[in-house]
Amino acid sequence: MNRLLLRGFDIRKSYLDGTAQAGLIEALRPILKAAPLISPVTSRGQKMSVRMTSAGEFGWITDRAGYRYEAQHPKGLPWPAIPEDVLRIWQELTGLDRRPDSCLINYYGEGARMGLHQDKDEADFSWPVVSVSLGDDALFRIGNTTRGGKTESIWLNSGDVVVMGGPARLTYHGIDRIRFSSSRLLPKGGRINLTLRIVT
Ligand code: MD6
Ligand code: FE
Repeated sequence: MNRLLLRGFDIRKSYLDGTAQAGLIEALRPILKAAPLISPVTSRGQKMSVRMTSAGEFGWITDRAGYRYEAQHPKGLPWPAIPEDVLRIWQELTGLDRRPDSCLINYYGEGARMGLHQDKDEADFSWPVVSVSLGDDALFRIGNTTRGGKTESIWLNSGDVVVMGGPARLTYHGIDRIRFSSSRLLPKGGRINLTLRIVT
């Protein structure tokens, strides 16, 4: 494992070995079955290229009504529990007594990307956000705490974990593109990003 600090983002390269990565994919399988990926639209009606679902007490949703956390999948079922292996990563890296109450599951297929954004739908920005990369490589761009200005990018690979907290908690960030099929972790290719947050 090696550790890199980029604009306050604590990036743990190769934090998870191949066995741990495969274990997480197995743990996600029943979650994706119970709470299928959604193709979200923004409040402006733009379809997002990333597909999403969640685990935990709250799931992050966007539709014509805007961005928010909801206690249920749009199908009307509670979100599945966050897997223990995922909670362990949070605990190891943050050392916090409190557990995340939301695990957003983002799936990037070929051509998917995520524009620069802030994570700001949570009640208290003093809690960090932890993000886990699985599958294909992704170009992660980090900007500033206000829109615009110079940015820096880094490739995230399967098994990398990023902690965004402290002064970086409201820094703009996004995924420019993935290298589709660069990893063999997911049989059909693509990338999964897990984002752990304390929402309430
Ligand atoms: C992604 N990640 O890696 C998108 N948010 O696919 C995020 O939006 C993110 O990596 C908050 C903290 C870390 C992240
Ligand atoms: Fe984010």
